[in-house]
Amino acid sequence: MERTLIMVKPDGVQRGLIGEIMTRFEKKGLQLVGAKFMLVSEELAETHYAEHKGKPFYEKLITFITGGPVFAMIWEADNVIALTRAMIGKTDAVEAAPGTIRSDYAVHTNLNLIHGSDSPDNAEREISLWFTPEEIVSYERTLARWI
Ligand code: RTP
Ligand code: MG
Repeated sequence: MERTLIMVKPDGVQRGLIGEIMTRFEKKGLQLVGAKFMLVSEELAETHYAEHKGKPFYEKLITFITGGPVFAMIWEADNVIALTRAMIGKTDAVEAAPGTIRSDYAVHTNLNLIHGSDSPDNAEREISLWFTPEEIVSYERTLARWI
């Protein structure tokens, strides 16, 4: 069973899309094991996006992600990283496939509503960065065998 870090970014929170985004993942059959509404510190933003340090959009990205509350979640399922990346769509809303979250709701690359871990290594790194072990809740779902 795989886990991934998903975050509704400040633009998604401001636009009232937390519920819509959670609904998509719930209906897909993914299991929620962690969630919190929070402000992102400069330090967390810089560690989270360390791989982008030095790129032309980096400063703007840090300002954006620390600029308002976000809703961070951990979702669990087989292949959940690939599944959620597919549901989120490409970074640039113009290139995102119809039916994806970014295609359906976003217009700009830098206001693209949602983050999802892109590899097992990054998922593990991001989950331990955003959540303490006590904030992650494992539980049995009786319906899980039907998904
Ligand atoms: P994310 O990490 O947020 O899930 O997005 P991603 O994998 O689709 O894209 P990534 O390449 O990791 O970039 C991280 C975020 O930086 C902003 N960005 N702006 N050319 C640009 O202006 C540009 N490129 C990337 C986006 O907010 C992107 O989600
Ligand atoms: Mg990324």
